[in-house]
Amino acid sequence: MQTTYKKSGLIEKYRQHLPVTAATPVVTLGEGNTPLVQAVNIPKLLGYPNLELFFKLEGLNPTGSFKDRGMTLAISKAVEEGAKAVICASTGNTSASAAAFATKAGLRCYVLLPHGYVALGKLAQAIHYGAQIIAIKGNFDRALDLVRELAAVTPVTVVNSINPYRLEGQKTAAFEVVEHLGRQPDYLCIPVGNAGNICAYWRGFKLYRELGITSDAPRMHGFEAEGSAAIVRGEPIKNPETIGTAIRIGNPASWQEAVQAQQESNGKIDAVTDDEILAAYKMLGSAEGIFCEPSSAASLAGLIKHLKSGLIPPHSLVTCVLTGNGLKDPDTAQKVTVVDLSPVEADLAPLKKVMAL
Ligand code: AN7
Repeated sequence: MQTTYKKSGLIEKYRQHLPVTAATPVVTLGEGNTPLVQAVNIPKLLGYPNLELFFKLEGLNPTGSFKDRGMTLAISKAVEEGAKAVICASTGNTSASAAAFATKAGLRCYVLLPHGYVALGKLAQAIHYGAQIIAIKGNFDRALDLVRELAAVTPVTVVNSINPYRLEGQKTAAFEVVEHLGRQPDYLCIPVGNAGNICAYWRGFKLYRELGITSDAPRMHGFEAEGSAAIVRGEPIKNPETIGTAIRIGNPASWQEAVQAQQESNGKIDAVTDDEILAAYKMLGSAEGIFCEPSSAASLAGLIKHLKSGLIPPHSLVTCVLTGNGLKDPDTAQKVTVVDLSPVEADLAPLKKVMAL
């Protein structure tokens, strides 16, 4: 017997805004439709009680990051176009997402990772979904160069954000923000690594404005990590560094389009320090019950910086994109908050003593 059910995933939901046809084989893991959650404590904690602050929890996508939005489309189109294998360079999340969707589609998946700089959870995912993992003695930028060179001479489809379908899929996050709020936010704060996601959101917001769904579009405020802030400095960075390994990128692929998004939206691409990133990361956990990965907290760190400098007025409606799940990087979580985990005797009296009851 044939079962009918409501199809999940963002391609079904936003089909009319995406480059698909009835013939496109949809490869989905139920991505998209992530929560937009209002901050209740942080505005007061920061001394801006009139700030309306929302977090877009992209870590609740099926592989735990926003990459799934682009990957459902990139892999669906790869299947439609007859690909047999896909490849990506990755700081971790792209590889996890590519591996999952490729596996579902029956494609081979190769991932090139910067050796020693991929968070544990992301590596575990790529292994678990069955990708062929190659760790290189080089950083992400070198890995992406190699992927481009390989793709020119071998029949593999690149699923990094230089694949045009990636950003088209990712722009759906902007649609969701508008649908949740019932309007566009005044400001969108977002981490910037390879600079694809900021462009994708801008495309989405621009399209909704063009269609008359919103009256305006938000200002785009993107944040690189200070040790990897190529766009802010205006030149590629040879040896990028940051605690946010996801955005440890020194030569962003979508550089020009990101600068254009900044200009067109009257926004600002800026840098935040690792200390600012970690302070925001901890605040999200301790004040809002949100566990994102360190790179994601660059959006809140940047918002705080721009509130303090006056660039973002204190009564604004702001959405911070939290791009990846905190569970991806258990090492950093354990490092930044030191707790005593030595065991106590399993009896009531010692327990009461430890609990100060
Ligand atoms: C959690 O996975 O580049 O500016 O190879 O994983 O669109 O690159 C990840 C990027 C922000 C930056 N937050 O987004 C990769 C990769 C998280 C990320 C970014 C990434 P882009």
